[in-house]
Amino acid sequence: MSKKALVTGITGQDGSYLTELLLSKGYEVHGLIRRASTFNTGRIDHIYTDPHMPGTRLFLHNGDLSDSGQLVNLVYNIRPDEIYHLGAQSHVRVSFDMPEYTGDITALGTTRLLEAIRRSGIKSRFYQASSSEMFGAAPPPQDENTAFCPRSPYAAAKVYAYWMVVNYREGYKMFACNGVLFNHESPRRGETFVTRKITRAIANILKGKQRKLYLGNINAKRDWGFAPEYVEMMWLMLQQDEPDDYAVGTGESRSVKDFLEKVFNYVGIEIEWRGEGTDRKGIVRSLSSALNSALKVGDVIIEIDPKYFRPTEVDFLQADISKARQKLGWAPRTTFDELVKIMVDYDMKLIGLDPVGEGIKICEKKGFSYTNHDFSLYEKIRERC
Ligand code: NDP
Ligand code: GDR
Repeated sequence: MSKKALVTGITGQDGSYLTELLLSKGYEVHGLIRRASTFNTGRIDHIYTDPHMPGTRLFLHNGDLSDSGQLVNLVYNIRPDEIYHLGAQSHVRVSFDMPEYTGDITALGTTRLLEAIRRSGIKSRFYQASSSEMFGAAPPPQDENTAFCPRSPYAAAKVYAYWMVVNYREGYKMFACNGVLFNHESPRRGETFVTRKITRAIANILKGKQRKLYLGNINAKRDWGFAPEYVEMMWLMLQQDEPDDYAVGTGESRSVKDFLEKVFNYVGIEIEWRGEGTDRKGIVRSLSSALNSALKVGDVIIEIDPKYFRPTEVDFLQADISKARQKLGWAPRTTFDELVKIMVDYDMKLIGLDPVGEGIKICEKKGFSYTNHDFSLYEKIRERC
């Protein structure tokens, strides 16, 4: 009998990689999707098959994290061995505009699912997508013992959900784990998170579709890793003899400015910074001759727009992953430079440019054989545009 998994947030970045991983391991996967008036399954279209076809192992169910009835129904009827709870209002900046909704979905959504397990009496193992944002203002490096100091409605909601998981583990002896994951990115990252916003912008600029990139706080530092590796870690946590919580990151931290400079250097553009605060500007200092038709020296291509500032910011996140290394034998295998190259290449490919090429080769060599990075997925998205 193959194992069954229920995945919330299956249409998101992590949900799509995790589903590919689980299918490659022989699981039957059930995903919760939200009803939308437009297609929202772009990241999983390439693995979806008609459920009438023999051998289908991926099934999608309508539902919402605000609707406990359907959550109970799904847990009771599917009887999953493992539940990966990735669904959330996951955007930190947006959580300041929608704090109540973020609390409802990101915090209470977890309680609804935990209660669905408890009330149905099904012995599902449970993974909670906790976040390094919970550390907030706590100084780096952060690990499983660092006190939380949340700096946004999103982070506060995740702290609540984290403790509910601990309570259900202790109170009801559930096999429930918190993966406290630091930022992880990929060609499938949501377009409004800063890394993808930057890699898409460079592709647009080179294609002549965008002139400038507007950003918020470029001094913030994050521990950025490659998403497929992090979903491997989610699975690993649920295969252990005992449930536990783990911090997952790379152990290295870079600023948004570092990320920007790497992206621009990779395609042959050197940036010079002028001005301070909201007057800070990124100007083309030099560029390779192949790019002369798209840009020229002296062009202002980066500006600061205060609308992207957050009322309270998280300045510096850097993981201490000693526990994950020791207990699970897990270690990241994609560097920051490699991540940048992978993301830029796939965004160039997506927009119809010839990619620089190093990133695609790196990605192929890393051995993520379960994931389709050659993007029938992106071909499809392009066809639709
Ligand atoms: P995404 O934003 O890409 O995906 C979020 C998913 O949640 C989507 O499938 C979305 O559906 C779904 N969702 C949102 N609201 C609801 C709702 N009301 N009911 C049901 N589903 C809903 O997030 P990621 O894949 O990047 O992250 C996965 C999880 O991990 C999230 O919980 C996030 O907070 C957490 N996390 C992420 C990190 C990262 O760096 N990526 C780091 C640490 C934690 P739809 O497609 O319809 O919008
Ligand atoms: P984060 O990711 O808030 O860390 O949450 P995001 O990419 O949104 O921001 C990272 C840093 O970049 C700064 N920044 C900008 N951010 C965005 N989105 N857009 C901009 O224009 C911009 N300019 C500067 C931000 O201020 C911030 O400091 C992500 C999400 O995936 C969460 O769900 C997850 O829990 C955490 O990572 C770990």
